[in-house]
Amino acid sequence: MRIQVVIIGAGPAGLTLGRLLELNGVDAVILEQRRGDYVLSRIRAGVIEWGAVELLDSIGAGRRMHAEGLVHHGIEMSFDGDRQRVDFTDLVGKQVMVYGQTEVTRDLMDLSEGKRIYEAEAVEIHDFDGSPYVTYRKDGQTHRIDCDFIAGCDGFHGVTRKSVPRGAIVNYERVYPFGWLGVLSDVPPVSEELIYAHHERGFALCSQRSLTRSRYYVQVQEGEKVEDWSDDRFWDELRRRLNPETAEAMKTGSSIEKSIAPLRSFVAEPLRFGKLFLAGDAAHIVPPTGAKGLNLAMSDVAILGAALIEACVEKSTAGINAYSSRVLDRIWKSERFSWWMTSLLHTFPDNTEFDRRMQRTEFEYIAASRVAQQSLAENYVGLPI
Ligand code: RFL
Ligand code: PHB
Repeated sequence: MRIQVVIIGAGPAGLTLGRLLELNGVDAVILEQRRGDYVLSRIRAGVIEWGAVELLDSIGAGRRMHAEGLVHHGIEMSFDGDRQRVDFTDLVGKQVMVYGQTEVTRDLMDLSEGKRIYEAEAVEIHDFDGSPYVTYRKDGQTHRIDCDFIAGCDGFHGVTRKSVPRGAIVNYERVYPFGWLGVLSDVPPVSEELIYAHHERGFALCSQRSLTRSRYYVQVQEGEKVEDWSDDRFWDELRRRLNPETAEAMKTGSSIEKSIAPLRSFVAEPLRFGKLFLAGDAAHIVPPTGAKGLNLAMSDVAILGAALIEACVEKSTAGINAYSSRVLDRIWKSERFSWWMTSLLHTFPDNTEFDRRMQRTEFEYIAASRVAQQSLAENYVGLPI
């Protein structure tokens, strides 16, 4: 088989890229190692920047999101129980959409007629500096696809980044000494807006998927196990980290999903190696505190899609030559914001009393300064693509 672009990974990055290429007459195939229902069972992001909303609209994937998603005009910050609202509409004139990554993925899967191969095992990338091809196994047989370009959209643990020779790539990384325990429950959200809470016992986040489904998180220590967290223990811990009125108003119920995610900041440079490109979590990881991971994946593929269309249709290499430096500029800014939100809101095991006072002062500065709030809002709603 010969095709113009092989995309590895059918997460939001791979599916969006596939759709962009399909709509512009570029022949592409997506290889995904898992089954489609497994991809849909992963509960992840919930906040979509307006730029990503517009990208999804432009490829015809926005209809259900506009019908069922919730437009949010701000967030609440809470610091040891003191509350501060950050009003995006007032501060920067923009909003975000609260709509689950699972739903975005489902909408993209339902929409596209593009070629997708699920349960593609042992994907390998070959000769990406010369005449690229990809091999994989399916139903016991090995297949080969020759192509012009390969897009690595296969997440942090994927195969594409690992296929690049060590000397050609630099990895920047910070691993945080804690994780997030997340619970999904069919109870009405405690608050209309998301609440990001700092507490000496650890960070907590009140998020939601709909008016009847909540998504809550608490910071947990490294090495903690989901099995040790009964629903009751989770609700008790969450309540303790919120201000008393919010804790009082919290509706609890049984969990329909419960998992622990580690927190990491990571950037690979560069993101182009001959005819191979990295995008989304394959290229970078942000801690979820800034709600940036899915959004960065979408902005990467918006730029990569345009570059590949230019290369395949107009036979111009300007876009692919500029890809790495263009996306890295925005990636580092999102990394900075996610690291800053994480540093402000979490409890770090080795923090001194001085560090704690700095966190408190940072919060008080935000509460007192419209300029500081504008900076937070500008980053949260998303920098221009
Ligand atoms: P994905 O979603 O990981 O998809 C990669 C796909 O590649 C497949 N794959 C392979 N396929 C073939 N061969 C191989 N060798 C392969 N190896 C892997 C995988 O099976 C998978 O289907 O990456 P993508 O598309 O780059 O999307 C990135 C986002 O999923 C991620 O950044 C976000 O979920 C991060 N994130 C959030 N982002 C936001 O923008 N807003 C949020 O509110 C937000 N909240 C979150 C989050 C991530 C979280 N976790 C669990 C890490 C909350 C949490 C708790
Ligand atoms: C979520 O709803 O899962 C969510 C929302 C905001 C974040 C992280 C996760 O910053």
